[in-house]
Amino acid sequence: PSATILGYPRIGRDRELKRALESYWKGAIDAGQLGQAAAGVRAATRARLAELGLTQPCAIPADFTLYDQVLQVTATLGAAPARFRDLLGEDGSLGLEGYFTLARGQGSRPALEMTKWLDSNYHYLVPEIDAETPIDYVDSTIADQVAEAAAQDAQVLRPVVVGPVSYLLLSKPSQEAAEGFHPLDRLGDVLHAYGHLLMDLQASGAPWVQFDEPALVADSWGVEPSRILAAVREAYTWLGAVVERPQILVAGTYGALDEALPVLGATPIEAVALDLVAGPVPAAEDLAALAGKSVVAGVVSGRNIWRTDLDRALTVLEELRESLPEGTPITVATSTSLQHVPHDVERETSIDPQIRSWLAFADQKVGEVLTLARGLAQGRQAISAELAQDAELRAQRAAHPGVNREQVRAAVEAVTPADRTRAPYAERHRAQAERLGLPELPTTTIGSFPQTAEIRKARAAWRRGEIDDAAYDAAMRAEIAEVVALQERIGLDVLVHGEAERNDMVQYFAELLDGFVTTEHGWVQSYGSRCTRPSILWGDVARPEPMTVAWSAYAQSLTDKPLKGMLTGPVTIMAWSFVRDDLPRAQVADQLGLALREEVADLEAAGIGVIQVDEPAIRETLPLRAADRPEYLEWSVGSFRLATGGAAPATQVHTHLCYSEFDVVIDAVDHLDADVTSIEASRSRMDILPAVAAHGFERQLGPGVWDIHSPRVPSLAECTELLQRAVDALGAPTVWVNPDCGLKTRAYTETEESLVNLVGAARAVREGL
Ligand code: THG
Ligand code: ZN
Repeated sequence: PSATILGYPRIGRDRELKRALESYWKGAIDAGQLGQAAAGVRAATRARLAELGLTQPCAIPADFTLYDQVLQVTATLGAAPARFRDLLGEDGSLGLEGYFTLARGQGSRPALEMTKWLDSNYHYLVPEIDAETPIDYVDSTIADQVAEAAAQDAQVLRPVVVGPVSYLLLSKPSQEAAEGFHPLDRLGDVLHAYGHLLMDLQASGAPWVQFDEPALVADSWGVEPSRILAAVREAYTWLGAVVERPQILVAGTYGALDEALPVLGATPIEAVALDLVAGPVPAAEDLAALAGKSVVAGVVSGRNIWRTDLDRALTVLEELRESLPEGTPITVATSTSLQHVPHDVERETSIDPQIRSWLAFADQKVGEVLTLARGLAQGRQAISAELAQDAELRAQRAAHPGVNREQVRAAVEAVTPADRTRAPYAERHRAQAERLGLPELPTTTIGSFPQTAEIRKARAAWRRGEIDDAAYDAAMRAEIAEVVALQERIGLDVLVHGEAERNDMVQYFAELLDGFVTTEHGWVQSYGSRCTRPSILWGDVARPEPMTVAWSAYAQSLTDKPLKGMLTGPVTIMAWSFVRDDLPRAQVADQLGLALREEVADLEAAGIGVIQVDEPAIRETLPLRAADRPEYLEWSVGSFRLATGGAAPATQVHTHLCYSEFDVVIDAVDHLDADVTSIEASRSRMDILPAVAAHGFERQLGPGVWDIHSPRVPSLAECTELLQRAVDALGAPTVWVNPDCGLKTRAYTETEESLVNLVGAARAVREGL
């Protein structure tokens, strides 16, 4: 086709799939009804995309999966880890129940680990591979989608599958794997299975298949780059040699293929997709390797929600055409799947129409791809109206007063290194010890307490206007009073107010800061059935008034113990929002840093002596290529230091990180210069500690002693053992005692019991000191 998209949101315009999945898991609907709901989402997607103009054969991707695209391959291969192997049927397949059991765990069998998909906000399920893992073609779900579309609508779809090399690079060795085993050792078996998949796709009537190979654009998979390139060569030479197969498109999404491009060029595949948003147009010498193939040009971002700059995208397409071997067919496309963006901006009737006119969600991006394909084929004059309209909207956007606020720009301009520098740690440590008078091994929580049904009900009623501000305020204050009393009863040392007033920790701040809009229907899949609604950061950021001070000050008024103020850091606010594309991210980060700095100052003025600035996402947005990381760490760490750099020596600054892999960013975290850092550690049984000790971490650390991701209550003995390990590794003077993460998703029953054990563990270990 001349235009296509690499993938489309799967959750449904009204999150139909989410609802169906959760009903099925609750037992409210059966497998047949779930199947019908899923088929309904697929049919609606096909109809919508055809209506939007993707009418050429193979223009519509078949990328549906009930939970996750990587799990879909695991299911296709029957690659169940040993602990789930009894779930495999006689034909070696997992079936529906087995598929969900791998995703969600069961009893004492933990689910597959969830981790971030490249540098996006989507989480996939990590396959666990060893020499014995069954790998075969055992499940035809992918091919069935193609047959379904042919039968129901006579549509010819292009199936989308995570490619064999990325599948194995995104895997980890299973617990049973021998020392030195790497999942790539199983490439031969995976290729054999993919060969059967190709034949089945051919039989089901697919003229093309898309293999996504995003792992090829990232560094550091713990494998030599040369081994990865050899795997690419082997995989696509082998798959290309399959006789009865669809044509193969290999998609290098989320970055530049670099050395992998000529390697792919030398294999007998038919097409390569380039991400020309995340990477540049490759040099003509490199593109020469694509002679005889066709190229899918990703010029419409699958990652953000901004209208495409049509003029610039067309220029990129023309440059690509010039650089490619004469006559190479070009298909205009999105840079990645559209799974990272919401469905349709037209539904966002509450967003200021002018701001809305700058936005493009998935459905609008389909239109852009089609427009650009027309422009490339017929010349600029064929789309002159669209180009003119886009230029007009772009000019309006640039001229909007909220986009460029002199005061904000000047404040960022005036930032000096001193603004990012607190007093020396030794001085802070002394001043804080004197002010706070905490015991050794102080206990605290990460910030949020369980969000009860009553809290949610009160917020929903307030948003609908059914209760007024005063009534909402009273409900939240009552909740805060209970949370404070509970913490005093349990005997925690540093208390929190519990964040009853917050739903999403980013959206809360986005709603109170200038420069953001939030959406009503802008749901994006985070993992499985879970979604978030990223806020849209469109303008210069400013803080019209204090955001958290009243809640924190009220909580502090109820207790003599120190109360910890709770803020979300600049990097995390950006990572979990759609960020403007017209200003360098470093500057946006500093604008947020300054707004948060004002909040820190107001909290201090209200008598709050401990302030936590959460940065759970600092690892998430680490660039995929190692060469890009130093610059990112410079500005991300710098913005946190700007937010906290104004705090007095006697104010204790905390930060919190989750999603493990702390070792990868330990150096950057050290540079945050927080007095106390809490991290996730209990799931990994504190195995992060040797790396921390080796690095030398001068300031205080709270490695979580309670895994809050499951409703299980950790015993006193368990908490004590974990804490003792931390004390042995780091020394008592630097250790804090806390759970792994916030308690928002927990219930009060297990929360109270677990915190009692956590405080008991601190007392027990203190006694032994
Ligand atoms: N906030 C935002 N982004 C995030 C997280 C967050 N990205 C990373 C990480 N946390 C993702 N984790 C989750 C965990 C739970 C849910 C979503 C993402 C979740 N969502 C509800 C659902 O889908 O039912 C909807 C929540 C709502 O009503 O707002 O449970 O914390 N921005
Ligand atoms: Zn956390």
